[in-house]
Amino acid sequence: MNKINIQPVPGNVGVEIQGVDLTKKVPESLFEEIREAFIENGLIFFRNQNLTPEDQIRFAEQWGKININRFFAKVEGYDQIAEVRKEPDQKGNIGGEWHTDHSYDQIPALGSILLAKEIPSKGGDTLFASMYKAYENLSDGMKVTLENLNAIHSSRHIFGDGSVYSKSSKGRIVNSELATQDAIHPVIITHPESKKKALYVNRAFTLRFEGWTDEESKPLLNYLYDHAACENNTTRFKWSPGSIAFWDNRCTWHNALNDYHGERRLMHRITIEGSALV
Ligand SMILES: O=C(O)CCC(=O)C(=O)O
Ligand SMILES: [Fe+2]
Repeated sequence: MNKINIQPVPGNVGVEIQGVDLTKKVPESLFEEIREAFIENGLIFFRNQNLTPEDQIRFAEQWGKININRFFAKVEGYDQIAEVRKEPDQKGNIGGEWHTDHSYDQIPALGSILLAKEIPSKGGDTLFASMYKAYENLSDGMKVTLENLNAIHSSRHIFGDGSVYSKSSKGRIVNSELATQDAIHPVIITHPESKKKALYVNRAFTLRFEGWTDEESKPLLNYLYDHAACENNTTRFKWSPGSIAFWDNRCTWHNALNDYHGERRLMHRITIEGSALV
């Protein structure tokens, strides 16, 4: 029987999965092993998977329904695939701040499968952090305080009219008029599948604690952001064409480093539908 090989990666979050060819439908027995690794770690990587859009869509559909992101430009001919692009003449990148995708939705996405198509000659790594570890490493007192809090998340200031993306990302980030809603989530969530607790606020999309002002919220949020992004809680992934990162939005953050001006970086992203968080 085929067995996949699961290797830890440097840092404290994520594993690399070897011994599977994603250009073909993954057999059920192997898929179950991959699924277990994904639920356990919240972040899995693959190397040298030169997937066509059809291959990536087929793999994504093994995980659930595809979510079509309303703000990202799409790969031509494939509405299911969002393009994460930076051209040599562009300064801003997409996702260049610690965040988890879609926390601005009341039902946030489960996760995203990001496939590297074109990578700069140097730079363009992505950092990931574990929100399980961020939670575990808080004091008991802080855990109790946070258990009773909800936080407000929004897409308005990131994707809405007048936002940095709407000004500087012409053609890459679209539909700013759809960035109108806020979402409320518990600050500590129980992961729907692993049942482990995770910290669920992030620097990009969280505005404040429910019932608190922005000013009151800021010091505690900043403390949590620094705590969660500390080095022993993160990994740095170096891409090459055909690399894949599949992250769980409920228990990880990511941050795309923007240190490759003058070169193109192009990624294909498919996002999977999630469920409401409690
Ligand atoms: O380009 C990357 O490494 C990640 C970009 C990002 O934040 C995303 O695709 O959600
Ligand atoms: Fe992202």
